[in-house]
Amino acid sequence: MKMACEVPVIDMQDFPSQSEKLVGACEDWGCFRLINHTIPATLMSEMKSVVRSLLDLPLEIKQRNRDAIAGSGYVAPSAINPLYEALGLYDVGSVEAVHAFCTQLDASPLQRSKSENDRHTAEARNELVNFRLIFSVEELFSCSIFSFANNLKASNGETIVRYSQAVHELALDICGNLAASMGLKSDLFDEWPCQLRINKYNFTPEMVGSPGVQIHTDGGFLTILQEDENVGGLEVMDKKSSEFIPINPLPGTLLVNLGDIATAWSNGRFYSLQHRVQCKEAKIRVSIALFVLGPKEAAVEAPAELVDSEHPRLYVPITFEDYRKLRLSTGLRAGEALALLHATNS
Ligand SMILES: O=C(O)CCC(=O)C(=O)O
Repeated sequence: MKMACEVPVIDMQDFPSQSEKLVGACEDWGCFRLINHTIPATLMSEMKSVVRSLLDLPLEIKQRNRDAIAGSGYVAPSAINPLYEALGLYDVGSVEAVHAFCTQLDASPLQRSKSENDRHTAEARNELVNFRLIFSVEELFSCSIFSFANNLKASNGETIVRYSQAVHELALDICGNLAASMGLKSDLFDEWPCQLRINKYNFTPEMVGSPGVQIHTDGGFLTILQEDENVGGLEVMDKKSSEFIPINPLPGTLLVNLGDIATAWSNGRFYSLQHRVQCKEAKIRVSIALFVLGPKEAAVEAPAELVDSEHPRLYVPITFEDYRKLRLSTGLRAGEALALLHATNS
């Protein structure tokens, strides 16, 4: 049995001291475990419960989560990944996009302050007391279930809003630290759109040993993953040995990995991590991924500071959208599409 992998650990509260280690992790591993980050543990576990309830919604509601860009909405189980389904939120930095996502899934947060919320709860309680004089027990029960369900939906929405803000801010901080660690301006990535994806794996006994998600790299710049804290299965390719190594979840921490756009942007310095999810046990597995994609319209190209006579420009500039289409049309999802961008090919 292969040993679980010890990826570099980056302490988010220890910058700039961790700068060199961060760049080394991006070059040698294409991933790192993030500790002392800014997403509260309570919010992480609340979001996990919300994710479970969203993915348990009836199919016709999940299908309302349509693509904003190709592949950003609901992903149904397919022939290639029959155990996997996902919901997606493109542009997590946009308040409107987050609210639209909540509305699609019947989880709109109430637009109320805490004192208003408390007042509404007290009023609802009084109403129930008065109703008791008029309605039967069954009627009362269905009425309170109804308001309970509505409050639950609203509180799901509030969790989604808070989590989206927190993970987006964290993404900007990580990217800012990375840019500063390379001697570049820390706001370079501030306008790059980010996509949230919530994943569910319906692992069944007969699937143990088979893939839950096939080998792939992420197409964008960087991914922040909140793993399932109980069910493992994530495996990453070790750059040195080219072997897949299991990653054990570590509750409270996050796993960050780099994608193809990071390799292109860094002029080949950063390693785009090949990874997959294996079914290890017959349980439901849930994870949350935040993808920093690429610039909205501009082409991705290595900053001049990363190019010189010893490090000539390796890749032709390309927009994130064109690169995404290239991966789709060629079916090259495990980093091979980068070879098609080699400057020598043009
Ligand atoms: O669920 C996981 O642990 C990994 C998910 C993943 O590989 C992805 O969303 O690209």
